[in-house]
Amino acid sequence: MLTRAIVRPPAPNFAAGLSAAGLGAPIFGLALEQHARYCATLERCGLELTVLAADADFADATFVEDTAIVIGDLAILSRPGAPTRLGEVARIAPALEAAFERVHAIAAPGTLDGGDVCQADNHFFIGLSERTNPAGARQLAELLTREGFTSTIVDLRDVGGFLHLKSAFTYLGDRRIVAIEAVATHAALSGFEIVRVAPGEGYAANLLRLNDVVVIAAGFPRLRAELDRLGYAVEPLDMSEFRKMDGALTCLSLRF
Ligand code: CIR
Repeated sequence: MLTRAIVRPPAPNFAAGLSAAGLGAPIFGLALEQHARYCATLERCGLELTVLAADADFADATFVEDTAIVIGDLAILSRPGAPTRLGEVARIAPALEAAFERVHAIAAPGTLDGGDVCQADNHFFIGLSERTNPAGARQLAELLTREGFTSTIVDLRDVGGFLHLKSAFTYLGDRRIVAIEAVATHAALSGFEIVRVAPGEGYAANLLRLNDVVVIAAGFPRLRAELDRLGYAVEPLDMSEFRKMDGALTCLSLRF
């Protein structure tokens, strides 16, 4: 059961963040509205929010998921692979130290973005990407072993077309993974039921299971229909302005 989340609204210079989407500049006012609706959805799903102040020193700081991995009473500070994002960790650390009994950290030369880490019950997938390197992935895997979890390091660097592992697949719960076509048959995912995202709906593979609700990006009718068919309570959210900055649903919060 998730009870809390940490979020940070975008700052006015949000459009200066990193992006390879090629979808144009985000409209700041609309991004703020979408963020507010995102927060309201988390609250409706039973999560109490810690809302951090917007941070114009780091244009990507709204994507708080990349700065930490949170599990039970433990927060692991990440070490983002993009140099412009490294400083975000020190900015969020006080909030994590306040909320978690134990705080560990990924150390140099390791790099790791939280977006590359996907928890599926007691198992974690750790993606190697342009942001997460083998040293960072190994540090996290060792930490997880010590905590009693299993993990698989998944090298998706040759698949391409997405930023983080969780842009390619996310855990729906109930032993089901929602995955884009390019990774649907990956050996690492065997043992899970795969819900394939239709061609053209790849962005929707990043979804958010919040207790009894599945939050998906709005505008992806085929995935929506499949989740309805499977019996989930689905809430769509318009993510257009975050998508322009390569962000998706999971990126905007740390949930615990
Ligand atoms: C970045 O390139 O780092 C940001 N513009 C987007 C980060 C998205 N985060 C995520 O998928 N967890």
